[in-house]
Amino acid sequence: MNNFEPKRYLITAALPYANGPVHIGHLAGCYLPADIYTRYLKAQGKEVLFICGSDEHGVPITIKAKKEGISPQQVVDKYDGIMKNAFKDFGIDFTYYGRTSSKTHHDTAQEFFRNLYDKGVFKEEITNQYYDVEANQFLADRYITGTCPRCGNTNAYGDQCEKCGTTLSPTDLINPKSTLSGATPVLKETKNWFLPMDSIQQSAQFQEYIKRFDGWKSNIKGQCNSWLTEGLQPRAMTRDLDWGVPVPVEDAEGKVLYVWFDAPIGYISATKEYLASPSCIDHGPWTNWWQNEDTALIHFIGKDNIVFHAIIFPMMLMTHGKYILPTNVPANEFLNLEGDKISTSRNWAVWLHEYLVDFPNRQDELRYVLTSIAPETKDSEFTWKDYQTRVNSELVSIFGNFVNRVLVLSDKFYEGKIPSKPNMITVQNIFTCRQTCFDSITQSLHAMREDLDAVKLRDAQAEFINIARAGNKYLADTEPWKLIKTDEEIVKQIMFDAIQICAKLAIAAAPFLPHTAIKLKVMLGDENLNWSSLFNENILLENHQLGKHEILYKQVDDEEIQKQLDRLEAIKLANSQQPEANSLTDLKPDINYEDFEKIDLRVGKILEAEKVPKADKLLKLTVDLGFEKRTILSGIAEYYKPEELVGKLVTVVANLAPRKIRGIESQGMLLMAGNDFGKLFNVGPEKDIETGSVVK
Ligand code: B3M
Ligand code: ZN
Repeated sequence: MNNFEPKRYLITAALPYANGPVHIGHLAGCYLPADIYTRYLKAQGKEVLFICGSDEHGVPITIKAKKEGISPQQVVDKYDGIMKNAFKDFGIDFTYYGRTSSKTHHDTAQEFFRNLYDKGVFKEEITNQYYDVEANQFLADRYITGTCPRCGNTNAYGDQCEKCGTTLSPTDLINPKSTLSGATPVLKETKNWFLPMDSIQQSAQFQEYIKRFDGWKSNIKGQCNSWLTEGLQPRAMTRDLDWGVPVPVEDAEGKVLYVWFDAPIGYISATKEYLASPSCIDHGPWTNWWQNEDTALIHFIGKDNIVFHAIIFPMMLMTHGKYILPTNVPANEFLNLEGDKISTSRNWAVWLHEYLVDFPNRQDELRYVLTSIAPETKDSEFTWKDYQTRVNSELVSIFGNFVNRVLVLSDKFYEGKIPSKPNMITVQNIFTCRQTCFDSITQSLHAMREDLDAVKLRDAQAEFINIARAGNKYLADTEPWKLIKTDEEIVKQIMFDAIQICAKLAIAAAPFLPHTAIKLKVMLGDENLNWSSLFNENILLENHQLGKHEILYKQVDDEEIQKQLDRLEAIKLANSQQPEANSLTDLKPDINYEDFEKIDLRVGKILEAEKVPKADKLLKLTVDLGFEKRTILSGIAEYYKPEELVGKLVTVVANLAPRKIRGIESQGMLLMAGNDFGKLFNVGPEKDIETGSVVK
C-alpha cells in the first residue's frame, strides 16, 4: 500500500441498525471521524464518495419490533428517517445514505450470493439449531438466554455473555430458554450455507491481503491477528429467519442472508443507487469505484465491527474475484458516558436530537469535544463537566476569543478593512514575535496535515487549536491596542497578520467544525476561502472589506451542565427500579443480619402524586410517614398513573440518604416488586395499618 496514489476515494461509515436514534457514541466512534476525513479529502479537491445507509435487517430489528408491538418494516421506516436527520443536523455530509430494504440492495446482495454459490464457494451443512416449538420457529442466538458456563450469569445471550464478555454459541448455555415464549428450545436439523473461512484463510490471496494490516491502527491489527492466530472457522452466511434478504437458491424457503453478509454489500448497492440517481453527475460507473485498483476503499467503523470489515467482507470480495479490497479500516474503540457504558436499552446515552433541543445551533461544540476525546486507540469517556471545560477554555477562550479580538480591533481601527502593510524596516520592532508566531503556525499546519493523512483526528484538531493559540500569543506579546497610540504603522502589520491567521483558521476549521467554518468565512467577507491557500502568507489582501462579526461560541454555564447531570441521575434512578428480565434466580451475595438491620423500612401513605416534567419515567410523590411528610421521586411512571397512587399504602426505605434528582431532593425510596415481563407492583401492607409503622 505504500506509495499508493489513489485516483478516487470511497469512504464508508458503518450502516447503523435502524432500531434506535443516534447517540454520541455512534458519532464519536464512526460517523464524525469519517466525516472529518471525507471533508479533508474533498477540501483538497480529491474525488470522494462518502457512503452510508440504514442497516434494516438482522435480529436487532426484529427484537425491537417485538418490544414495540409493531412490524420490523415499521421499525425501520421510523428510525431510518430519525437517523438520517440526526446525521444531517450534525453536518455528517454523506454523499448518499441508502437503505438495505431497497430493491437495488436486495438484487445486489442476492446476485453476490448467487455468484459465490455458483462458483461453489459455500459449504452446505446440516446443523442442529435451537427451535421454539411453541413459537414455531428457529431461534436466532439473541432469542435464547440461559446461564453462562463461564461466570454463572443467568441472563447470558446465545451469542454472548454481557457480564463476563465471553463469546458463546447457543448450545453452550446451561438451561436455555426461548425469549419468544419462555419455552425450553429443542435442537432441530436445518441446512445452511457456510463461508469456509478456514480454507480461505490459508489461500495465497488472503495471506497477501493481510500484509495490509501492518499499516493499520494497532487496535485493528491486534484484534485481527488474534482471530487469525486462533484460526478462523466456517461461518453460516444464511439464517433461519423471516426478516432479511431471501436466500436466492432452491431449497431455501424460510431462510434469509446472514445480516453480516448483506449489510456490507449495502455499501455497494448504495454506491450503485447514488451513481444512477439524477443528482449525481460525472462520477463514472459504479465498477470504477468498486472494481478498479485506482480506488482507495476505506471503512470507518466501531470496534465491534472489526472482524466483519477487516476479515469476513474482504473474504467475500476476494472469493467473488472482481472487487478491490479495503485500503484501510480505521476503527475506533468505544465511548463511555459518565463512568458507564453507553446503552440504548438503559437509555444511558446523550441522544443527538435531545442535545439539539438543549443546545440549539451548537453542533460544532459537540463535534469539537467528541473529536478531542475520540476513542481512537482505547475506550474514552464523555462527561458533561469535561464538555463544559473544553468548550469554555478551548473553543471560547482560545479560538473564539482570538477571532473576536481581531475583528473587533479591525472594526475599531480600520472600519473593517484590511490595512495596507508598512515597509519592512518598520516591522523590525516586532520581528521576533512575528517570526515566532508564523513559525509555530506553519509547524502546526504541517502537523495537522500529517495527522489528518494518518487519520489521527484528535491530534489534528489539537494542532488546529494551536494555530489560534499562536495568534493569541502574537496579540498578547505585541499589544496592538496599546501600540495604536504610538506606532500606527506597526499595528497595521500586526492586524494584517492577525486577519491572515483568522483566514487560516476559517479554512482549517472546515473538516472539524463545518458550521463554524462557514460562519467565519462570511465574517471575513470571503465565502470562497479554500484549502489551497491554507499555507499562503497572504490570503486576504489589503483593502478587502470584512463582513459583520458575531461571537463564534457561547460559554456553557453551570446550570446547563447541571440540567444534563440531573437528567442522567433521573435515568439512573429509573433504571435502578426497572425489573431485570430473568433475574429470578440471580441472587445477590449473602449479607449478615447486622447489614439488614441498618435498613429502616416504614409504612407510608401516598398523599399526592404528579409527573416530573421532562422525565418520562419519574413521579414525584408526597408520602405521609406519620411523624413527617416526605418528597420521594420514584421511577414508576410507566406502571402507575399518578391518580391511581393517591391513598395507597407503601413500604418506604426511610433512611436512604437523600438524593437530588432534576433539582428535586428525593427523601427515600418505595419498595416495588418486578417480574420477568417488565411489570412493577407496589409492595405495601396487606391491611390498613398506621403510617410510620416499622416493617421488618
Ligand atoms: N449494523 C452493526 C452496528 O450498527 C451493523 C453495522 C453494519 S456495517 C456493514 O454496529
Ligand atoms: Zn459470563
